Amino acid sequence: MATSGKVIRCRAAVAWAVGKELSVEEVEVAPPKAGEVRIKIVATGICHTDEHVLKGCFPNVEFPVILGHEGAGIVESVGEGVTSVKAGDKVIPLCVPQCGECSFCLNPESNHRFTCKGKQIHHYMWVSTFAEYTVVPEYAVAKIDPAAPLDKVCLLGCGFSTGYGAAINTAKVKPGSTCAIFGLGGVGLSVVMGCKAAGASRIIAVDINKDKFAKAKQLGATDCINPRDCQKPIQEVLTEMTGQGVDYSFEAIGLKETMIAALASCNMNTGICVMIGVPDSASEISLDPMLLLTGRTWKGSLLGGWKTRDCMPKLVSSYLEKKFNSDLLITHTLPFAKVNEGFELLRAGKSIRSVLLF
Ligand code: PAD
Ligand code: ZN
Repeated sequence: MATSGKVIRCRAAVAWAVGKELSVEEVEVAPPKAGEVRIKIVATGICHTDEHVLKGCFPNVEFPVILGHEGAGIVESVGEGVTSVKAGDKVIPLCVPQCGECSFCLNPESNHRFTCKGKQIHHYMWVSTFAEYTVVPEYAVAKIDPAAPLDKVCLLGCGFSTGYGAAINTAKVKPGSTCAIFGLGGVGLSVVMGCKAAGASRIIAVDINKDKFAKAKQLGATDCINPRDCQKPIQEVLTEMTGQGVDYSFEAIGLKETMIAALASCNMNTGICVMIGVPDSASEISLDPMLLLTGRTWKGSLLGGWKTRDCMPKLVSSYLEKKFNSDLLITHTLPFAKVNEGFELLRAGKSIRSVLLF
């Protein structure tokens, strides 16, 4: 490639400081070092986790930074020693690399390759997909089927895989069971799809925005409830509806109150509650220990519990085989320059997923 080994100048959405709009700037992207891959990002979704960071919920994320972690693209060039991908391969950058445990995986600072206006710009979750080109370590790249439409499978990079995997891998939803999902954004609706695929017979979708209910029903929800329309706390409503509480509950919002409500909504003996929503990093929860003492299980789920490098190509194959239809989550497709409009739609509850195209 003509650009191989050279600095690339391209567009990126830079978050200069907490609470500021993203600013589309020209940035310099340095070539990949040994063990790294430079990717031309073709499409990227906007996930609520990006919004959390922008609001300043995670003090450990350093600014200025290029956000975005739900992307898909094409390898532009590779650094020395990279063997698993080559220029021209279609890939999904992995915001939770496999293994996710070793010192490399735990150090997202290891790949600073962006500068803008003479300043170093931080990477985010290894991938920084709000940039036309990005550099990621080889262990954070999954090669996918060349037939995959990148403007669609980018959602597999976070939102879809997170929700679907929380149902299939983390909760291991059983056929005939009853599930409740709190929060019907891109993540929660993917949980609905996962519960349905696992054969759940009752899927209760909970959100304070009733505009989300039509899509939830389309994807498999059997009941939709707005807690604000209820006279009693939602956990009591769900317990009454189901007799003893649901078999599996999922929190896909990121609020303490709904985490506890979700826990209390699953049955006291064998219920499993999966926490997916990301809380502010300073959050602390206090709860009645009796909620757990009687036998409930409370679990967390990161990116759906997939072994990402092994599973991402398989998820893309399943998409191509139409085993699920994650396209139904895409409500808006916007040119990259409209990144802030995409965030506005998310904040206003008007989108499920907006996909930005470069
Ligand atoms: P989203 O903003 O698209 O959806 C959130 C939904 O929650 C919206 O439909 C809201 O109306 C609804 N909601 C808000 N408050 C309440 C409430 N009190 N009761 C009921 N419903 C409510 O976000 P998203 O789907 O992109 O992300 C959801 C969360 O999941 C968010 O916290 C994000 O950071 C987290 C996430 N976690 C992982 C992971 O690996 N664990 C991955 C991706 C996203
Ligand atoms: Zn995400």
